[in-house]
Amino acid sequence: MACKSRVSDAIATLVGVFHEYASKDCEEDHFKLSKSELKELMQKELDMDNVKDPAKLDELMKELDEDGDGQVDFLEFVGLVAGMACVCNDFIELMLSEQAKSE
Ligand SMILES: [Ca+2]
Repeated sequence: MACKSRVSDAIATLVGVFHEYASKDCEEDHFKLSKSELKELMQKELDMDNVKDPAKLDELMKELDEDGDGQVDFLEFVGLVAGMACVCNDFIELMLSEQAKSE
């Protein structure tokens, strides 16, 4: 699927990355992230090395796994991404408002 806009590109990337990692474990559901797949995705695609700590990884898994099936489906993953986008947006808005004050 060829995308011609930045937001479409971002969505295609998000879906593609999720499925690339979700299909890694042969024994697990290919449409959901297992704990090890989640760990690898967080480290390689979000530069979050704190998931090396098993307790932190367990905590994240518990937080994301809303239906309690032990895996992270796409909707649960998107909740994480949306939360991170909101934090990023808050930071940008803060920076812009600080910049406006100093002008
Ligand atoms: Ca789940």
